[in-house]
Amino acid sequence: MTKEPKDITWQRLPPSLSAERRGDIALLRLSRPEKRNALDDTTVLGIETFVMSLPAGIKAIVIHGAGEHFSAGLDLSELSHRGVAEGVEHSRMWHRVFDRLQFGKVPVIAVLHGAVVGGGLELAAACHLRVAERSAYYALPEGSRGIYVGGGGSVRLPRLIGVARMMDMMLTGRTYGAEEGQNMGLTHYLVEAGAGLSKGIELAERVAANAPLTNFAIMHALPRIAESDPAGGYLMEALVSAIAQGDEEAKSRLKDFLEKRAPKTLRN
Ligand code: 1HE
Repeated sequence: MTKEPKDITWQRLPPSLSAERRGDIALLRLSRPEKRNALDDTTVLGIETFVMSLPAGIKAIVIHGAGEHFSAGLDLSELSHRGVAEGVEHSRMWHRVFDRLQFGKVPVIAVLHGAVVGGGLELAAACHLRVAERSAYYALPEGSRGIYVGGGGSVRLPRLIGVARMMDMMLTGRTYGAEEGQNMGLTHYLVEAGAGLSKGIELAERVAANAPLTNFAIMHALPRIAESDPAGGYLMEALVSAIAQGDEEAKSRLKDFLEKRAPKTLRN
């Protein structure tokens, strides 16, 4: 696979982030290992810049972390001088950025290793697929720090692991290992140490090969349909399904299958 130069728009990213384009995949690396990829405002806003300035032709994103950990969560050093009103504003800023990631243009795959803690876990939860290396572990130490999740964790994490588990993690500081995270449905794939990024890229390439309109529907319609009342959900599904199949891309893909040019659905 050829390595292409960084896109010019990504040069505005802060030093705590680095981006790279590989064909139609964009890689975003949390690059602040000396602070365990703690998420300060500059980094969170940099994630927003990255997703809002994706160059044309990017079809999937892989987010990973430099060093021994994915992310130690919120940069706690920025917290001491924040009042209540600023705290609300700060949390709403994280919500906006993570929403732009989740409901952006293309699917995002998180590659997790080491600490995936607090806001780091909230970031991972906003992604569409999660790959864990065996070193990954998950915790919500907010309880012991005297704070509360603020990056959408109360909304996204219960949908992945349930309110009861999240309550335990927050009340007792319980940490889950990579295998437990995999078994409870927090992650989709579990791989050996050092194999996360290549797995993430492999998945991103598969995702990128889908019809863009189908990926859009999966990202934007599926989670909303799943949360709506069944009658509204069926109607929305019918509309999305009709829109997708009416697209030229669907017609040519179906023709390829019927004329035996398309790959079959095989077991992995
Ligand atoms: C940090 C942070 C941070 C490390 N903010 N500076 N998150 C937490 O409560 C997790 C806090 N961090 C840790 O528990 C540990 O750092 C780790 C288990 C992740 C890694 O341990 P270790 O031994 O590899 O590293 P370290 O020696 O603890 O940290 C290295 C440096 O990173 C050190 O700074 P230095 O200047 O002394 O070298 C640490 O202070 C710094 N560092 N983590 C700031 N989080 C939107 S709301 C979300 C709410 C939350 O995310 S709460 C959870 C916060």
